[in-house]
Amino acid sequence: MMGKLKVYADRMSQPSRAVLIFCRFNGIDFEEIKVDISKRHHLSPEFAEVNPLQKLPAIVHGSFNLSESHAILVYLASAFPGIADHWYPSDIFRRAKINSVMDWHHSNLRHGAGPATGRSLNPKAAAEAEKVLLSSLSKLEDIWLNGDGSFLLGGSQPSIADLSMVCELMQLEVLDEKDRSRILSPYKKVLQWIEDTRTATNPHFEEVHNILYRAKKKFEQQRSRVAETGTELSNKMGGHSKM
Ligand SMILES: N[C@@H](CCC(=O)N[C@@H](CS)C(=O)NCC(=O)O)C(=O)O
Repeated sequence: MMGKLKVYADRMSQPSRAVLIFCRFNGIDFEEIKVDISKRHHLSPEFAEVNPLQKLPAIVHGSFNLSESHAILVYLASAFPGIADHWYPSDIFRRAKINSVMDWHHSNLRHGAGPATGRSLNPKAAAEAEKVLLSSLSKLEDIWLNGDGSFLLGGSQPSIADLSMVCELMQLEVLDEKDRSRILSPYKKVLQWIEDTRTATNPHFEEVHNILYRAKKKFEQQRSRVAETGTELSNKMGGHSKM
């Protein structure tokens, strides 16, 4: 008996959302433990016991603990019975390709999408991140989404790589709508893939992303206040650039 799975997560964090959606969609019995990055709860000594790297997400399953969302998704897809094969296929060649695209994600798309949302904090870093983001979006469009199916690597159903990367791109929701559309609209396959992943994993996808939609509204209001008064935008997201 492993005991009930515990998932330490902040729903404002894109890799946390991927793990939560995966668990909910697959009917895994788990407890969500909220760790609020904006309140610096991830830096508490209690959480350091769970994940000494002090990053989210992290899991505890019995006496086993694990960090890094991709490793967590691989573990969950392998450790829990009855998870459909398309999430992390048993075919070693497909599995290797999924690992390959997830490794690519961490040094490319993630590098661009998170920091690109930190405009008001550091415009120069955001501009640099946007370059990485645009180049990653082209690669997604031309290479990873170039197969017959609706998902990465020609899949007809989503894998853990789809979930991880779509959750990453969802972070762009917090941008000004003009910026979001300027960045994403040239990439038609990417836009369709976000929709397909959302549809394939709903209602969990929308429920877990609700917090982001609320943050989007708050930022829109802040931006219009700034436009009216000319005052600086105070970035209360706390973890914006840490996401
Ligand atoms: N490569 C890690 C990234 C983890 C990560 O950077 N998490 C962010 C939230 S999205 C975090 O915990 N930030 C807090 C900090 O860096 O202080 C994963 O995929 O799990």
